[in-house]
Amino acid sequence: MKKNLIVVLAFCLLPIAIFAKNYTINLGIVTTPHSFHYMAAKKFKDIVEKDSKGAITVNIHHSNSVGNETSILQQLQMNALQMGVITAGPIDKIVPSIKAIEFPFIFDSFAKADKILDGKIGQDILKSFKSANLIGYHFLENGFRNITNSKRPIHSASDVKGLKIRVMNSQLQIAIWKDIGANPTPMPWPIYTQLAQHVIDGQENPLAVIDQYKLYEVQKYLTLTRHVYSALVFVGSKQFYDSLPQKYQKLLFKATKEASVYERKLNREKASFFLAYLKKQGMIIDEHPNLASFKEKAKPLKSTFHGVAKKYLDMILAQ
Ligand code: EAX
Repeated sequence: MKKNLIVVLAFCLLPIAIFAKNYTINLGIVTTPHSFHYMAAKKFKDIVEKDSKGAITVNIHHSNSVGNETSILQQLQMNALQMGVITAGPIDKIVPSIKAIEFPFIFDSFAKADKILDGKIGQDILKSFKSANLIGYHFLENGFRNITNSKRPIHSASDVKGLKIRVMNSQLQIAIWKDIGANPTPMPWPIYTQLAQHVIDGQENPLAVIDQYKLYEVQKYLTLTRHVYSALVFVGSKQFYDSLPQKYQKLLFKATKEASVYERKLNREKASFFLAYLKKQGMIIDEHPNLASFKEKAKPLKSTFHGVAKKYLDMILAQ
């Protein structure tokens, strides 16, 4: 009798076991396991694998092992990759609305950035990823960008004149540094070698990235311009998302949110540590540059905004 019961149960459960589909998420980032990008991706992986009871596996491909950020975005559009943690800059080519949050000096505090990015404007910008065959899950944080260089101290915008500054592969970032008077050179990340070989004079990134990539070894001067709030985004393949049962679609939104909140907290807790550390590494740091001169130079950029980018920029400026 007991033997028959086991056979019947096996017969009942077998189809469920056979047909319970498993999923694999290949997630791409350009930074190393020391980076906050990676820590956020790992947090996401832990939540998804636990909450899906192993039905979803997340593989993290770090350090450019699946290409640079522009290439990762293209692979997500083809579902060759399923997720990525991508810097907002390179996204502006395919999701123009995101330019609004990268407008120079539009945010001067984390609180203001959170209010907009976690509010209706930010959520609408994330929804607009669908028109690029992508899913914008959640914003997380790279941080406020600052300029470094190997040539001379930078206090005012005029000090930047003619410097070869590496910028992200972003229309807006090229325009910003052209307006400020530099010679902007778009290059995918990382760029340590190009700095060491003086192919470029300088670059701009948050303190965390300057530290994690030891740029203090090849860049003598740091100026705290905080000229752009650099967001990161958990981006996904729309094709993959649409193939998931609703419970897993919800799980990906839940997990990206939790991982983003976790990452932002980490980034902010360590901000003061990075400044002290970069000083200790011998960087000459201008903590109070003439920001007005940079803001003045960046002003004309507003007239270059059109369509959705202008709509969201005006909405943020009105807040
Ligand atoms: O996200 O390309 C950049 O300067 C980014 O800030 C870098 O990939 C880290």
